[in-house]
Amino acid sequence: MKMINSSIIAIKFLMLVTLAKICVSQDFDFFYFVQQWPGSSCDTKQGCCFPQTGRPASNFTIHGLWPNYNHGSFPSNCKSVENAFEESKMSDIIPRAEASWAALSCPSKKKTNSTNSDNMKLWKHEWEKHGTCSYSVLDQHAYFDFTLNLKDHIDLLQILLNKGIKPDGDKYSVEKIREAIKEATGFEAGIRCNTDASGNSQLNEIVLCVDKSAASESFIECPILPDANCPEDVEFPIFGVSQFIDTA
Ligand code: U2P
Repeated sequence: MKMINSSIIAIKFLMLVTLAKICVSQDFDFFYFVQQWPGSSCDTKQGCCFPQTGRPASNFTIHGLWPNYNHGSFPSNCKSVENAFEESKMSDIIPRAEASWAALSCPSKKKTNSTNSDNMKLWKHEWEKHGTCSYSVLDQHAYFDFTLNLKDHIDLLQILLNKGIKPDGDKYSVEKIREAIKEATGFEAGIRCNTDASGNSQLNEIVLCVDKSAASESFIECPILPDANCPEDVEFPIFGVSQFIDTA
């Protein structure tokens, strides 16, 4: 009886490992590298909160590196025993991630007494939802390291400033924003918009594509661009201290 029980346990374990491997090797076609303008996240009805580390710089911040399929959909939450998020694997990455991959969402009042956004929660979410689906190419440390390196390879704000496109609350042509990025990088970018508290469309995210091999920090032409949910002209909001709910 004891032997039967241990055989059953062994079979269950093998099935679990096989399932984990299937999840881990989930395939995808390319990555979206998504950067967001903090002034636009803060301008929404929900507003935004400082991370514990203080106000992020007035620059684009990383939203995520998202594995995607050529036809437009994307795999998500490919979690397994092998790729569970581990805070300890972030330790040498934290200073760079705090500077370029800051959380802005305010914490839920019901769940926490804190008024600060939570960077680690964002990184865990991005890893679990997206990173786990590219685990066959990038493990957790490599995923964050590679994404931060990508950010260092492109200065979106400077690219836009060079063309007179400034975060000053004025409206700018989406076509001009696209042209500026194409001229600087050679690639078509996806532009994602959101709406501010008064319903105005604003420049929220800029998306570039990266080869699935993640072999170099260079971009590729996107096989498919993310949904263009922007009107012809969009606001490029100021990113100011007054936008923060918490001023700790
Ligand atoms: O657009 C809302 C959220 O959906 C996820 N998303 C969207 C488009 C896409 O191509 N891939 C993708 O993952 C993002 O989810 P998040 O990472 O924020 O949880 C996006 O914010």
